[in-house]
Amino acid sequence: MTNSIRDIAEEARCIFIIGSNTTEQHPVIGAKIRRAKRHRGAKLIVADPRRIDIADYADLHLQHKPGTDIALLNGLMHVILREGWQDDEFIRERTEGFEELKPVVAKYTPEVVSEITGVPAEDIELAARMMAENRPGALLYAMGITQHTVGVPNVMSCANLQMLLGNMGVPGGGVNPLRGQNNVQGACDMGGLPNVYPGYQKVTDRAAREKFEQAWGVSLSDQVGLTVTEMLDAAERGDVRCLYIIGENPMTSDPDLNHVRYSLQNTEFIVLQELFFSETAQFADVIFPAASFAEKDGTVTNTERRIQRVRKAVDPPGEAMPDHWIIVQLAKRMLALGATTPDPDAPFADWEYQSWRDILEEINALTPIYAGVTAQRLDAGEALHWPVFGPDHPGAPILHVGKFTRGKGRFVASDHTSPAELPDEDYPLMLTTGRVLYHWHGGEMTHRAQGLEAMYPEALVEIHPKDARKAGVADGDLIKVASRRGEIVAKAQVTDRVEPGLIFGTFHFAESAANFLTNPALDPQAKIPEYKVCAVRVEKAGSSLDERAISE
Ligand SMILES: Nc1nc2c(c(=O)[nH]1)N[C@H]1C(S)=C(S)[C@@H](COP(=O)(O)OP(=O)(O)OC[C@H]3O[C@@H](n4cnc5c(=O)[nH]c(N)nc54)[C@H](O)[C@@H]3O)O[C@H]1N2
Ligand SMILES: Nc1nc2c(c(=O)[nH]1)N[C@H]1C(S)=C(S)[C@@H](COP(=O)(O)OP(=O)(O)OC[C@H]3O[C@@H](n4cnc5c(=O)[nH]c(N)nc54)[C@H](O)[C@@H]3O)O[C@H]1N2
Ligand SMILES: [Mo]
Repeated sequence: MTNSIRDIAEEARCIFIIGSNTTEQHPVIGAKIRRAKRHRGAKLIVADPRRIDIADYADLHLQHKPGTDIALLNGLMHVILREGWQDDEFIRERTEGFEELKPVVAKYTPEVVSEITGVPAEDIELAARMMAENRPGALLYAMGITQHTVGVPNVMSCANLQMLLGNMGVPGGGVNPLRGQNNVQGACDMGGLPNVYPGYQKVTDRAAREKFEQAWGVSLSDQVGLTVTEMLDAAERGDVRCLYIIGENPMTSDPDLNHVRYSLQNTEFIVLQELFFSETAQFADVIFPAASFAEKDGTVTNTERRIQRVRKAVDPPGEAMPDHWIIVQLAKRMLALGATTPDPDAPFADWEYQSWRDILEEINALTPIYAGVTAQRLDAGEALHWPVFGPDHPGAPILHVGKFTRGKGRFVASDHTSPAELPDEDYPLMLTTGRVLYHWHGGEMTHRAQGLEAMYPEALVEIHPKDARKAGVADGDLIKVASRRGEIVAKAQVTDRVEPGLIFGTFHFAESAANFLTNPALDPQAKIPEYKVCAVRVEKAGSSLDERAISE
């Protein structure tokens, strides 16, 4: 997030949520937004193809078709420019590329956009006016924006809108991706990406590479690695022969599971580090039992770039150990085998960490944005949002104040492009996928919680009454959902939360995970799969084959 949860909740006069089921997936932030609306009259606009819970609190719900976000955002900008509501001073002083944006946005009249998105033209006009009249405004997005073959242009279009309104670098504004996993921000910050070292220092940047070579006493590659989705394809081809999987369950969470299964079967050697014997565990040659968040000390970095101290509450069961301990043991065995021989004089070559503090000291030394995130300051209870450039630096709850990190904010205009797979005669419905409040991804953790299981015990697929009637399906019936890649059986939840032509499923239940259906088409830049759109057909389950599938 460019901004903090607090300044958005307390100072945004308009909150625009696009592609985030905020009250179900980020309940704390969702509750604060509801309060901002109720107690201080902040305007709330929700753009989501489903009538999600927070849409019921909104001043305006734009229920656009999945995969039409660029058109919708361009339409909002069209109206803003047509009416002269843009922040000219901000555009002049702080941005570049505005002249190139104009002709693109000019094509997206409310009528054109209405045709593409299904949103009434009046609502597009109304939303643009609400945003213009209520500044500063914060834009919040999540997977509804990113999980598309146009994930990157979607995000850029969000940034275009906020720059046009001058909503950047101010309290109550910003472009705010709500991060998912408790420490996904921290994992990225620490270089858990194929192209960067900790602190987003590029592997292709010679100076950065040399710094880490000197610190660790080894020579390092200048090649960008593979993303998760690319690794499985490489495994299938035999280009990757070994996978070390830490806290990830690709056999429920990756797209096109029949293909994932094939790739995992084709991998010579798989090491899995897990809390539980997950769906992926059946493919593992070795399983390392890992300690959970409550069983270890350290930090996580949350969605607002705030580094939070995590304190061990209970001992891990059995032989389970913290992930970092396991990795260190493995590294030491590899060193003993002579895999590489680090320069013994390098400051961080010995893999000796007594506690999380030792690890944090290395981070402080090598990662400028975390330089001042010391154990001492965290233990003293300071709220530190990176970048924290030194022990006296206060951190930055709001980014791009006065100046963008890259200098000028760049408008990059995009045109609407259709998703990789759209409904057709054979597969007439569109499937979008995501989560519900009660479960967490493949459910390895939440299916073990009795209360949650009691609330939500089986896979449900949301389907509009019209489509249900067409398929001869009643609420609670078992249905078979098929795509070009696979099929599942799940219970129909007949509801007008979705529009006709759209169904919604989750990947919370292994045997009926929507990922047997999803399309592995990737955004060419971010390599994120198009989880949010594919084509399917639905029929009532009932053939003998289906009954066998269910009883298994
Ligand atoms: N209870 C619970 N909470 C979670 C998680 C969980 O599994 N369970 N997972 C966590 C993680 S890792 C993440 S990443 C977040 C995800 O949080 P979210 O992204 O909020 O959750 P999703 O359900 O994936 O999708 C969000 C919304 O996108 C909408 N959508 C679908 N297609 C489109 C589209 O084309 N455009 C737009 N604008 N919207 C679309 C869906 O209707 C849905 O309401 O949640 C986190 N929080
Ligand atoms: N169809 C569809 N698919 C999706 C998505 C979607 O919206 N639609 N969303 C995608 C997104 S945003 C995400 S983040 C992924 C999530 O996908 P995954 O990351 O695969 O799912 P999780 O269940 O969060 O985590 C995997 C495992 O980590 C284990 N674990 C938990 N804590 C620890 C720990 O401290 N150490 C270790 N070693 N293991 C631990 C859990 O037991 C769990 O089995 O799914 C993606 N897949
Ligand atoms: Mo996520």
